[in-house]
Amino acid sequence: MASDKSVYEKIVFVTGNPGKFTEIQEILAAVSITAIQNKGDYPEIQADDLEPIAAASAKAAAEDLQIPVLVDDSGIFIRALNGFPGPYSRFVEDHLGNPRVLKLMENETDRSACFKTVVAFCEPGRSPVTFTGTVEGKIAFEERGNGGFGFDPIFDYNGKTFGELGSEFKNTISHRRRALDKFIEWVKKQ
Ligand code: ITT
Repeated sequence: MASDKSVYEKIVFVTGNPGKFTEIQEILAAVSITAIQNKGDYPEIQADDLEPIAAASAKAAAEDLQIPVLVDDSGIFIRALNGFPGPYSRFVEDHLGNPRVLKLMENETDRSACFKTVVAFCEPGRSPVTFTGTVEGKIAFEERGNGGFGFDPIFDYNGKTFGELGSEFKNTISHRRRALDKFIEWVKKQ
């Protein structure tokens, strides 16, 4: 891996999702890493898990841009729906939205769900490295709260949704925070 530590002081984060970027930027700023957004839209491979998707996206972006990059592939996995939407979360958010997800869950008593983030870092000419974080919660019965983005208003964490808790609290315990903590630990060892 790179011996030049400055590679990790400013990192280009490839995402078109402003909610994700804001969270990543805040989490990394706390450890003096500056995240710079690149909105490049790279085709995502299809897979049942987020790890290979994040790794392939990071590799494609690093080779295209010829700079080290970070990407984040995330999803919500609902137990009563056998893990759906998981890697298809973006499609579900765009085409169904939270109200239709709640409708699918209408008669389900097992409300358990987890959010998962895989952060992948890749330098041109090298293999990507991935870091995974999860957080357990429940699917609420209705949307609550205006904070966060995406599925946050329907993800209940100990009685309040991520939408109600807001990003400052979310960033202390979220799937994304947990994945980035692993990335930060790895950076310290480089
Ligand atoms: P990029 O690939 O450009 O980064 P995306 O929005 O397509 O952006 P993902 O595929 O990782 O990103 O996200 C899957 C879906 O899950 C998408 O609809 C997100 O809005 C949603 N999502 C991701 N992280 C979330 C979080 O922390 N809270 C709520 N929803 C989230």
